[in-house]
Amino acid sequence: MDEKIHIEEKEDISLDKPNLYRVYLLNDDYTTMDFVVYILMTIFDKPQIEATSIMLHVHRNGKGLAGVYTKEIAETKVYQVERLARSHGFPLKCIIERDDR
Ligand code: TYC
Repeated sequence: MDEKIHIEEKEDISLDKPNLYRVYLLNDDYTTMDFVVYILMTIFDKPQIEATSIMLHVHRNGKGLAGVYTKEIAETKVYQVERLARSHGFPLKCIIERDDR
């Protein structure tokens, strides 16, 4: 039997690239440098050298890019960072910004 898959045009529209969101870490005076590196390695999958470089950038400039994700994943990263930080008694914060490319 000759089965052909019928794809309607409107389905093409839903295949558009999703909006992306940047997750930034913010500096503070209390979270340890080692803990921020640990967060970048475990939650943002960064190798140690890159994690250290991002942490130092945040320390010196106040804010630094940890990763770019779709909305739900970005929101989950923020939740995971802040939950892990609070459980260790650190005030570490991160924010999400829409990536307009
Ligand atoms: N400023 C912190 C310190 O001197 C280190 C730090 C870096 C904290 C990055 C937060 O997102 C951060 N211990």
